Amino acid sequence: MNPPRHGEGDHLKGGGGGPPSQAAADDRLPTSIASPTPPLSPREDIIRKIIHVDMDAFFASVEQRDNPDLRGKPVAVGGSSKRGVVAAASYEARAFGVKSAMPSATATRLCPDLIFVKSRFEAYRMVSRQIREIFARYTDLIQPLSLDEAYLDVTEDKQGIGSAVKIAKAIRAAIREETGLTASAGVSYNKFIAKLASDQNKPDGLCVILPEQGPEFVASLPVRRFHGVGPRTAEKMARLGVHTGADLAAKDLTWLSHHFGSWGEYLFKAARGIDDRPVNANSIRKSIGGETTYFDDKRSEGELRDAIEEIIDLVWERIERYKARGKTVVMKARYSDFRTVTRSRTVGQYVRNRAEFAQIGHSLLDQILPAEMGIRLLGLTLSNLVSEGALRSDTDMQPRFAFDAIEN
Ligand code: DCP
Ligand code: MG
Repeated sequence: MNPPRHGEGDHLKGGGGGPPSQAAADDRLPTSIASPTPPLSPREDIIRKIIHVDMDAFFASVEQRDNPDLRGKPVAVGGSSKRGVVAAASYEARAFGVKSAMPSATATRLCPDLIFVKSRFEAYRMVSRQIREIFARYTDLIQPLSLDEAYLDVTEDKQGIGSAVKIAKAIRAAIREETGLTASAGVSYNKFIAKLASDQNKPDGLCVILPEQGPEFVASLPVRRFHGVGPRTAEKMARLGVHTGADLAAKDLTWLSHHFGSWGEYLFKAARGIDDRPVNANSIRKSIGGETTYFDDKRSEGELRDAIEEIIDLVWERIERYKARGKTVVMKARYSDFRTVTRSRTVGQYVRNRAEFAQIGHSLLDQILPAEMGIRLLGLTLSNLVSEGALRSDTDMQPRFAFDAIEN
């Protein structure tokens, strides 16, 4: 059975990957490229340059950097106990199939020599500050997605370096020099493709997807690489004969909406390499949450109670990590037919501890019991957060695609 997929931001991991339109050697994401289609509005004749930077095996690499005994060895950050989960796995551990969100017991079975290390968030936050300071040298438009990844809009070219690819190279070099760690980067004309690209040549890789290569690059990828396509959805798509971006692009919007509900529009545009979401700099995070997509739908009360407990653990850990305080808890449930419902409750005082959060979580679950059909996804979010400077928007959890707007 595949492990459940936990989502905080977008994690586009794994997947084989078809032939990449790899242009790492190409030093030009040109300063201006003719729009591939006639401009629909005056804004559409300039193409954005977006870099997505993502540290390699982040927590595990920090541990290996700080403890030479761990270098070259399979390392997992996380608890080794029966209920523990792997947060990060070194690339040596990944060779055995160990990965993030996997139960520690499974990880040990796959890799008996796996070394478990406790997480040290202070150290990760410190590196996170260092890399953000490096990004800020090159652009003011930075959207962090988590401690170890961010989108940068470098269309303006603050330092006059000349190309987005050169900027990406300079950033990777500075990160290596100043933190002793490696980062991978994707350079492209929108966030969706830049993020796919940063994953393409991991670890310590660079991948450039030029505007004219975008649709072909997306077409070559297994659908599993698309944000939001987990094991279950990939399976459903396979049953419908859709395995790659090209298969998806062959379907029209009506067909996609029929099979995937409101999500059809996202898939329609993503399959064509379209994403006009701007890099959302300096946004204050308004909510913090997490969700899990299940390999097998959950329907009985017992299964759903266990499932919500796991999400309570997952999300409460994040709430503590970010020291977030909020009064509204939202539960999201997605049925097997992809219908999504939300239930929320607002309390008079900030949710103070796990027990309170858990009690609210269960009371929200009560509202949809007995479940009218199997549930494929459950999530909890704490919202109406009091703003703390360090918290950022998680609007990327809800990808919203529209036709490519191009701006300078
Ligand atoms: N993380 C976590 N739980 C998850 C996924 C990730 O605690 N389910 C943490 C540990 C990771 C860090 O977030 O080190 C960054 O997540 P990434 O998805 O970027 O994964 P890594 O940086 O570990 O590896 P990669 O090289 O694939 O980016
Ligand atoms: Mg990473």
